Amino acid sequence: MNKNLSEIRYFLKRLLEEKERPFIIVPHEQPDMDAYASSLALRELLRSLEINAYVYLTKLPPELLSFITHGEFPDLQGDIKQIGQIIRQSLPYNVVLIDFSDIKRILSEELKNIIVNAQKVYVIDHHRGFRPHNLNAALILEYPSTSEIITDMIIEANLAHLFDNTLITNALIAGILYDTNFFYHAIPHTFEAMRILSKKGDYKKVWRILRIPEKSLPEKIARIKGAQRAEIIRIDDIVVLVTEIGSYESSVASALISLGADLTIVVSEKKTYYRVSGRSRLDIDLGEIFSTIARQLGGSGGGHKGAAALIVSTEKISKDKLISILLTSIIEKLKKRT
Ligand SMILES: [Mn+2]
Repeated sequence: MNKNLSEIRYFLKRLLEEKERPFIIVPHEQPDMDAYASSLALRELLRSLEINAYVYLTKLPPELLSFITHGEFPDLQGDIKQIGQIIRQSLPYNVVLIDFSDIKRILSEELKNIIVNAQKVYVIDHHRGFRPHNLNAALILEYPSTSEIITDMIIEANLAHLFDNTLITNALIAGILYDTNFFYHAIPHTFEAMRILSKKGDYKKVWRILRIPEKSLPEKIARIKGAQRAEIIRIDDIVVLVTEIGSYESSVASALISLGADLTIVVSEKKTYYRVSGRSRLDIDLGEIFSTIARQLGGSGGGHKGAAALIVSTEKISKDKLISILLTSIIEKLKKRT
């Protein structure tokens, strides 16, 4: 038998030994589509096996929230109440960590306590490398997504009828599309899972929700105005776009990158401060540049290599001067690069 399938069967058997206690399913913090989909589908799988299961899903990142809203998926907030009751009544429970396996990734003290105080801790994950200790059972398969593992589990548990529930199927499709970056990281198994899921789910609908997130009218207009007003600055063969907008500056900055810019600076002048959003696909650290300038001007700023933001008081500097300082600093870094 396929090695993965025998691991899945063994893991299912271990879970079924624990029927009498409820399961709390814990995705990582800042859960993504794959973590959400696998949590939801595992909950339904366990419930079909007559095991009480609840998902611990608190703060929803905007991207996931938008997906849940547009796809009419459950936000699972009823589960949080149930989990609260289990904890308050000091009832014994088990925990399944899903789509991650390193407890150190959890920052919330409350959630850490929930994990530490579980009778048994299980893991279902697809990330390589880290193999957790002190667990009762772990199912770690090197698939591109946890959603594929759960798809296999549903089939192995003889619960394929769960795929008739389009919420489960569509969620799993979304998890796979998201984690494989629309099949870029797919392996043959991904297509096997998708073959089954796409029979019952609405592949096109999920694709649309993920690919073309619905934007509000003001945001759409801001993105278009931002592009109309953009000034093109060429530095050798690098294209920098600088623009101004009333709001939605980070959305505008991303939009300009997708138009083809290598780096974008979007300035929004508020009553007492400027908010600057930057995006870059160059090999320089935009977060570092922004935080240095923020320090110099007594503002706040920083971010990542490719995405950064900055807030500076309008009393400190004029808008044109601020843009020129940013550009100078970016050009300096670009020169150092070569
Ligand atoms: Mn994942």
